[in-house]
Amino acid sequence: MRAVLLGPPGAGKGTQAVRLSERWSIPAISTGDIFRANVKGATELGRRAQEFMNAGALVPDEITNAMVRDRLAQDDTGEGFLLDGYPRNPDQAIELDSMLADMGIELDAAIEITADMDEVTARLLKRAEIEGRADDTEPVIRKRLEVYATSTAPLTAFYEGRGVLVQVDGLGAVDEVTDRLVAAVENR
Ligand code: B4P
Repeated sequence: MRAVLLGPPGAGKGTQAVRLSERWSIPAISTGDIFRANVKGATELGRRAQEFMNAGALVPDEITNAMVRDRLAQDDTGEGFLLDGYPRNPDQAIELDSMLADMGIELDAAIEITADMDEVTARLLKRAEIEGRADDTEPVIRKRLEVYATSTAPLTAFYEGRGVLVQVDGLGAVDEVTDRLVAAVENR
């Protein structure tokens, strides 16, 4: 299984990626998690990414694409991978195509978790109370949702055109959403 996981901030990508990666025995690769680990570790990559993340903006493509290319080259992706939060704009999607072509492989599925804006905003504000993530404040959440609408939402049509899009409703309990995702992808 070689798949990407799409959806607005707060739709449950990170939550479901962990479960799906266990189910399919493939690594879940979250660009957001890699950036956050680098910020925490005070690396050069983290220093460059932090200002964009804290503002709710996308980290520039040249930084993100290079990071994903390196990650996909690691040994554990041989049996597949689940990219969580990448690609996030059409240029990243085209770059991913080129990475996969260089590896001689193709994408099996682009899995989109859908959720309305009120629900995702409520989830992220709840997470802010629990985790205190710097980008979970109300103005930054608003900005992230705008960035999603203008930059990331066009990927739905992009992958639909490729015939690999699988859309799943992200509302409901976490287990229910997992069951829906597994059924939608495995029965397609
Ligand atoms: P991400 O880490 O991808 O953050 P996210 O979009 O908010 O999703 P996340 O996975 O954390 O949340 P989830 O929906 O699972 O990106 C953060 C930042 O990194 C970006 O803004 C950007 O700056 C940068 N970045 C990342 N990738 C990039 C790229 N490709 N290019 C450029 N920049 C990039 O969950 C949200 C909350 O909902 C959680 O608290 C969860 O517990 C809860 N939840 C999940 N499912 C639920 C359910 N069914 N019911 C109730 N609550 C639920």
